[in-house]
Amino acid sequence: MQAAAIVAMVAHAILTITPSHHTLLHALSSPNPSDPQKQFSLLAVSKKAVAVLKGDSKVEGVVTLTQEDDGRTTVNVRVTGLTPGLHGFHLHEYGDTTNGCMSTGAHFNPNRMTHGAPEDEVRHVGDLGNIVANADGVAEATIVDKQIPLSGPSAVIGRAFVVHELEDDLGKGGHELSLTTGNAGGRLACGVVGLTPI
Ligand SMILES: [Cu+2]
Ligand SMILES: [Zn+2]
Repeated sequence: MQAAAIVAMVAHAILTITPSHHTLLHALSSPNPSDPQKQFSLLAVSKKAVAVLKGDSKVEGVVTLTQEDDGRTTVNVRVTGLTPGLHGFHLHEYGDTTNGCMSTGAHFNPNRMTHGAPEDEVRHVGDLGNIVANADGVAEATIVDKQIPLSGPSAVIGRAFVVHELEDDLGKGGHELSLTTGNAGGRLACGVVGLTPI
């Protein structure tokens, strides 16, 4: 087969699996254009997203998400302005902030489970546990999770991260809200997840 035809085939395949032009350019600039096997082996479909958290208080932050192929998603969190201690941190269903963080809906829960800890079998997809603020009110965390992909039917793009006033009891607090919200209190800041360049 002609090299040009192979490149066209590869380009078509890439375009059908990812919206990333970065990946396409990466493949086309492969040092071995005559070897299609090599070209495919070089492909790592990276996706990256970001959410800027704001609210009605001084609490604010940035959340970045990265995912390679269909692997786990790495979530890097930095939130400032918190009271020291634990604060519930979730992905909520909607990227709608028309009424501030209240309109982001409930915890993202496509599998219709009850609230839990990130490591539990039974949990909302959006249950990412707690982040911990230090004495200066700064919380930094790296969360790796397999249930929050950046593409596909349960993608997190267009939904929102919310950081809460109180500790998330991870479904085990015995409060009437434990199995829905972890009794994590008010919504201090939130941000809609959007795609960002790799
Ligand atoms: Cu929440
Ligand atoms: Zn939940």
